Amino acid sequence: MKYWDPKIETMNRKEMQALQFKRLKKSVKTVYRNVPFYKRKFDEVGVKPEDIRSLSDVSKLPHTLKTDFTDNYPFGMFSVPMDDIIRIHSSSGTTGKPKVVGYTKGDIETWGNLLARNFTMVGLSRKDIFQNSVNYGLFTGGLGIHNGIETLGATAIPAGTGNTLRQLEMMVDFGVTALHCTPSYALYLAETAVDNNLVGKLKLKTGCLGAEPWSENMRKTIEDMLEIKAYDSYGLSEMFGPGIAFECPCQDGMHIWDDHFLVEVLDKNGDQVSVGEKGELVLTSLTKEGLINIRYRTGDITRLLEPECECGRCSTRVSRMIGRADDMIIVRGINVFPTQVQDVISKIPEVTNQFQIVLTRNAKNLDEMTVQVELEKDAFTDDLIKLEKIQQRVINELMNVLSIRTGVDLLEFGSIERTGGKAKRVIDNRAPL
Ligand code: ADP
Ligand code: K
Ligand code: ZN
Repeated sequence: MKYWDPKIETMNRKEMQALQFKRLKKSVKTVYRNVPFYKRKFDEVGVKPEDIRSLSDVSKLPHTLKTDFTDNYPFGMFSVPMDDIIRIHSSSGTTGKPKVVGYTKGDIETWGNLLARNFTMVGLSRKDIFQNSVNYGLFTGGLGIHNGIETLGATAIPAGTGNTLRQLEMMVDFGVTALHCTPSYALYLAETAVDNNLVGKLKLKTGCLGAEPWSENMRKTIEDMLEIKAYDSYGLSEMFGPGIAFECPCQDGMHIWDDHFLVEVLDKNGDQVSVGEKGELVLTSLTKEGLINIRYRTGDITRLLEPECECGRCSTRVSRMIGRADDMIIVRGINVFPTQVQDVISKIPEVTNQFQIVLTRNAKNLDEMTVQVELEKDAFTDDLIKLEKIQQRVINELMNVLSIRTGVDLLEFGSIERTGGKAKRVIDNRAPL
């Protein structure tokens, strides 16, 4: 089976827009009636639900921000009474206070189907044995993905994180064919599998990797080491969790399902970018019940792509996430995304894909940026001249891409902590000016 929802996945633009409009009106009406926060915001700009007379009228509506979640912590953004909320999750808190989200029975079902649609898109079915190697607490990637696997009808293995060798043994013993985890953890699993000669014993064919930014080169490394296909999976707690945008077998950008989300990619002035351009992903939920989001600014930076895809699906498409606006660091006035550093080092064979950026301020109050990278095991040597050469190469290539001079520390293989969660890439030790 190629499609989970053939009718929706290949629906023509006009029909889809009619469906979106119907759902948008309903969502807007509901938040205006049920959520005091939205009523206040709409009233402030003088817009009423009746003013939404076409899909493009969405631009009349105010944006919702991450801070609106913290200001209305914990349940103030919910659009139904607590009686109807059957589950709570929260964001990982990578940036700031966690955002609390709630789901109705219908939401859990919708989310499960959304994930099953994405899993089907990458060729998974009820025949697969699917290991979920992320934390099963409040993080949406645990129970969320689990529900998706069960909705698809594949066999779910709730492995959680930690004990990596044991996880690999389980994968061998159970004949695991599909894996969900963060790309950084997939890389660690791959390293451990290679070290223990387990790759040949694995039946793994598909990795659904997400929850943090990763690069094309990192994908190639993971695919080569584990002999699998690895697909980018994007999501955020505020919009259900994982499954919001997902790669198809073309591995060239992600599909976002228009029947569930109204997608905008906005430039700095708040205008929709044209195809190929970069902007912030802004989403309006169309089918959510417990927590409806109107023009939510995700903070994630992406590029808008042509909707036509070789796989035959007609949804809106975006590129992999370039980074998040609040991940961007400013070093001596220059904007740096950790993903740029990842891109650079992943092309240098002597160092691993693991890295950390350490920011300090020197005696003259200028920013200093040091990138700590790890030597690959087989690149290790006592020859200082060889090491210096590697170091210089990393410095030069970072300089080419970032346009600033960075320090580079070469660390021994394994020095940078591998976690099952999101990797911590930036350590900012700069004292406030
Ligand atoms: P937090 O913002 O606290 O990390 P979540 O756990 O809800 O909260 O994570 C959602 C965020 O994770 C997204 O907004 C995005 O920045 C990042 N993210 C998720 N999936 C991907 C992906 N495939 N590529 C890049 N970033 C991702
Ligand atoms: K309840
Ligand atoms: Zn496609």
